[in-house]
Amino acid sequence: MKKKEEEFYERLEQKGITRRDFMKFCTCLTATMGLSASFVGKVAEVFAAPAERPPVIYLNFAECTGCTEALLRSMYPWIDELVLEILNIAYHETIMAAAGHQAEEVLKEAVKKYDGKFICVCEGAIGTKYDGAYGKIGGQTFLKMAKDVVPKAKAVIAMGSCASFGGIQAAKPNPGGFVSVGEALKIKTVNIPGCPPNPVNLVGTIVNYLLLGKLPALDAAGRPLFAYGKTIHDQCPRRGHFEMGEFVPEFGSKEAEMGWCLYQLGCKGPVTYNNCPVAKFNDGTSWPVEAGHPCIGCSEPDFWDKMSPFYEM
Ligand code: FSX
Ligand code: SF4
Ligand code: F3S
Repeated sequence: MKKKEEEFYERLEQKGITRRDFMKFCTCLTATMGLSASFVGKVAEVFAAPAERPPVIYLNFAECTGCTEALLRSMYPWIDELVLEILNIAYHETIMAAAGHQAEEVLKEAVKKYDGKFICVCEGAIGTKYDGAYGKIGGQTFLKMAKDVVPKAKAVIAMGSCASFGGIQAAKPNPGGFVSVGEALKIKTVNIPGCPPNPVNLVGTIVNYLLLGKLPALDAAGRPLFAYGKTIHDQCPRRGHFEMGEFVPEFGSKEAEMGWCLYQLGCKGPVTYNNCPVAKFNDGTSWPVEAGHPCIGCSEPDFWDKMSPFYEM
């Protein structure tokens, strides 16, 4: 084995991650990305011996930080360590040590140093009314920050439904005129929606880029097809009950205990594109429908307005 790889596995061991855990993760990621099992070794190599570590500037706009939380406490508790292995995170408010003026300096320097070369990951929506006055960090509006930084990126990834489609901020009556990052800047973004999104879909998008040299194929809403190509309903383990007309009439009922279909409780699985039933959350533990809650359509554009009331069909 090459020296770089050996060192990588040593670092993993020091962090308490066994090779078996890591290979299990790579197998799961490869499947999520829609690649055949023969790619598992190549996917592992992307982490173990990266040819390049693209610089990333990670910006937070109007949101709840649930997306970052999901990434840091993700499916595999050490996914953030792996992300740091393959990416050169030049700026990320939540995980960097710098604060205040020092942080602003770091951002300016990073944009200058990696002009035209960095991947910009954005979380949160951007207020557009009143010159963006509804959202500011350090006296600067999100709108100004976004205009200064985002157009200089090589690729822009919108992480979460807020950055992808506007999210809760853009829900009616939306006095601040919040819109997605793409709409605020009139650019195309790769969208990883979900409130929160599954971090494995962000990692899959980045690994796709590093492995195949291009961003993944997208649907009309800018979402990677490998993750958002099918509806929740089409992958749902309760689907058999739907076909048999076996529905849960209310929470806590015996039908709920038997794991019947949640359609009558308002499940939006039939009109929601995401891979939750397969990728699951928290180390593959569960996902909303498995836990007995109807899907509320959190990865669809304008789901707060279009999918509510959440508990009615
Ligand atoms: Fe939005 Fe993310 Fe929901 Fe929260 O950054 S998609 S409100 S989980 O935090 O943007
Ligand atoms: Fe479809 Fe929802 Fe029923 Fe699953 S629980 S089969 S997604 S309607
Ligand atoms: Fe969201 Fe539905 Fe998945 S609510 S997390 S898309 S099951």
